[in-house]
Amino acid sequence: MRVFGLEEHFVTTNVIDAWSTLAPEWQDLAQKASSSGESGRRLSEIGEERFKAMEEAGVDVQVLSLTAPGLQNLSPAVAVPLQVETNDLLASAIRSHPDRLQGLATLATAAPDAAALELERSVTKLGLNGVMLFGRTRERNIDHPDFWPVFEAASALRAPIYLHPQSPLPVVRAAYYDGLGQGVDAAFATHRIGWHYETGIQLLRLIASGVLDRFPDLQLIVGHWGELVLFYLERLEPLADMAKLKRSLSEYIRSNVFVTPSGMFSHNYLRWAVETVGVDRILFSTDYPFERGGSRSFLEKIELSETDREKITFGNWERLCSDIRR
Ligand code: GRE
Ligand code: ZN
Repeated sequence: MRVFGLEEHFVTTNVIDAWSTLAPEWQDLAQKASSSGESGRRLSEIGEERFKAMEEAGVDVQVLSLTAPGLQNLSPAVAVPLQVETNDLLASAIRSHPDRLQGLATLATAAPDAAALELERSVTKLGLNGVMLFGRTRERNIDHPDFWPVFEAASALRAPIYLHPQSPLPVVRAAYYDGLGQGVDAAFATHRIGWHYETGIQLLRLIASGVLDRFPDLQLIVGHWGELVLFYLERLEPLADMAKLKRSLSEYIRSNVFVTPSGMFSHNYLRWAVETVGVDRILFSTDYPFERGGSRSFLEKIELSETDREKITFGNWERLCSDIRR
């Protein structure tokens, strides 16, 4: 059994420095965990410590991506050179360890035309296997027409887009997540639900806005078992008619979306994903280094046939990558 992890992060000093120059309202809540403590240290290392952790987790290949929120809230002047530098660095790490590492590009979405060109370079010249996007770019939601050049490029390349959380806007945090006390507020706005509403909404916006009708070949990968959307698929279905979409909501989910655990190693969630999207649409991920432990035993205890388990751990990813046009 070969195991690919699809949401496995890294960070660089230059990215952390760029984040720290932002006005406070654009400094993401995840920034602290990305730049300090054990997670900060692990993110900045691409070497033996990471490979040892992969072994413990039962992961053979990490598909690396920059940690949240990537370069999306940086100004074009800062983000455009940084996307090139970061993707070059990622490609160089992969060249040093081609049997252990693959990668997803990072993009300066505030400069959509430059981002689209960089996606093309990342896939065709650097050998990266798609891109990770973090929902909004400041106040602009992911479906904003400004970002269509990126979707056009991803669609032409058949390059998958991993849709990752970022923290809700400051105004949303103040309205919905603050006031429960120090320690609770930041968690509530991020991995203890805020991220998942935020990202589920970005996914639904991509569908309801018609972006998937315009670019029907796009393949999205969504972490945390589909960012709540799978659990409410039946409830949400009427949106498709209201938005005058070409297909039903469940058809978009079943033909344009893959889901991964992001370190949420729950067999209940896995069973639900198998029931709603099917084994052909499930990939594996650990969200290194944020969720550690439980990966290996989760994989060992998957109650599916060996064939189905192999689809999840590598077959579906290899199929997706084989469609990429270099
Ligand atoms: C995550 O991906 O889960 C994450 C980040 C950055 C900080 C904390 C965190 O990307 O959990
Ligand atoms: Zn993550």
